[in-house]
Amino acid sequence: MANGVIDLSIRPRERLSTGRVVLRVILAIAALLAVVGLAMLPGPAGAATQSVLIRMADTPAVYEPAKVTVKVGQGVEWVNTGKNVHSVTLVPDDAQNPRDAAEPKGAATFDSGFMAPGSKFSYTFSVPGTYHYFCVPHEKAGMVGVVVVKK
Ligand SMILES: [Cu+2]
Repeated sequence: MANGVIDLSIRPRERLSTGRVVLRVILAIAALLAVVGLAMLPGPAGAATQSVLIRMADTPAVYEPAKVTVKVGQGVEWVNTGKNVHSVTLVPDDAQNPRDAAEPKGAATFDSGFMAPGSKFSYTFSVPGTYHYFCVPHEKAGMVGVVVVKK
C-alpha cells in the first residue's frame, strides 16, 4: 500500500482458521434467526389481535380488500375513504342478490346504516364461519365483501 492509505488488509496474526470462520458464520446466523424469531412472536396485545382495516372506495365502488380473514374476537373496521355514502350491511331481506348476504348458523346480522364520507364502522365477529355483506347503494355495482372468521 502507498503511504497515507489506510491498510485494511488482514494481518497474518488476525487470520482465522477455516473452522473459526465457519463457527462465526454459524453464530451470526443463529443470532439473526433469534432476532427474527422474537420479532415474529405475538406480544400480549400483539399484531394478531389488531383490527383489520377495510377501506370503502368510490370509483369503482369497492371494499378494499374485498375479502379478509380474521380470528374470532378480532375486530374489523370499515372506513369510508370515498366521497359517496356507503354501508356495511348483512341483512338478507335488504339484499337484491341473496348470495350477497349470508352468515354462519347462529351468527347475528349487522348493518352500519348509511355511512357519510370519513365515517367508520367496527364489528367484532364471535361466531366462526364465512360472512357475505354488501353496500346498500352499490350492491348492484358489485360492492360486496367477504369476512372469513377462523377459530
Ligand atoms: Cu358503496
